[in-house]
Amino acid sequence: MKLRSSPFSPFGRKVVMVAHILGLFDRLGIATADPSDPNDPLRVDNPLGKLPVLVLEDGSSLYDSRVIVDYLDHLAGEGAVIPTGEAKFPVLRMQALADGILDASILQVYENRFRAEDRREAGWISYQAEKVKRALTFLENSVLPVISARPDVGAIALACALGYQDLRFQGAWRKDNPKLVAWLKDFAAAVPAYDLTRPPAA
Ligand SMILES: N[C@@H](CCC(=O)N[C@@H](CS)C(=O)NCC(=O)O)C(=O)O
Repeated sequence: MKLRSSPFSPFGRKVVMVAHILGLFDRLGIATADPSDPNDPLRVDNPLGKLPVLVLEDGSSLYDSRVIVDYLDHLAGEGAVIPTGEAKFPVLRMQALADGILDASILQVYENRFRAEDRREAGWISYQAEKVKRALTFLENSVLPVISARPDVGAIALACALGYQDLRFQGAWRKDNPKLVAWLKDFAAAVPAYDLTRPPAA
């Protein structure tokens, strides 16, 4: 299997962490993809041109990160990072919230990356930033996912979302969210895959 991704992608990080945690990492070849390159095979494997994409042995591909995680969980025997039965839904909701933090964060990064400074829309950036702030405040006041050496995908996605705040927003989230800061520290200590998948210094 080949994973088209980028070491800076938080969604790719989620998939690679899951692969490590499930003992499947050695079965993944990782190919760096560039969504902005029209000749990158990423656009053939995923018409949306987004990463990560998992290319299977038969040449077919899976996307997005949630589908890939589900597939890896299936390979590991179901229920490994995505619980079965009723217990699945709060975990998937946590993943949706964490992925939503990432979507809103990435839109801010792209506004700065793709638009010249005088064409940036401050109202749009703050609209996205408020989503992130609201979600972090909600989490700070919630029961956070249980941490173990084999965490569920809700915990993994949350760790990736917080890690991305450190990577792209200079860790500004830390000041107002001490409970989340402590949670991430404990997560990193319990799950070696967190450090193994740290993005290179940008
Ligand atoms: N819902 C998707 C989001 C993936 C995503 O936004 N990936 C970013 C990189 S982190 C991307 O490919 N951006 C390029 C683009 O939007 O064209 C997932 O879970 O995989």
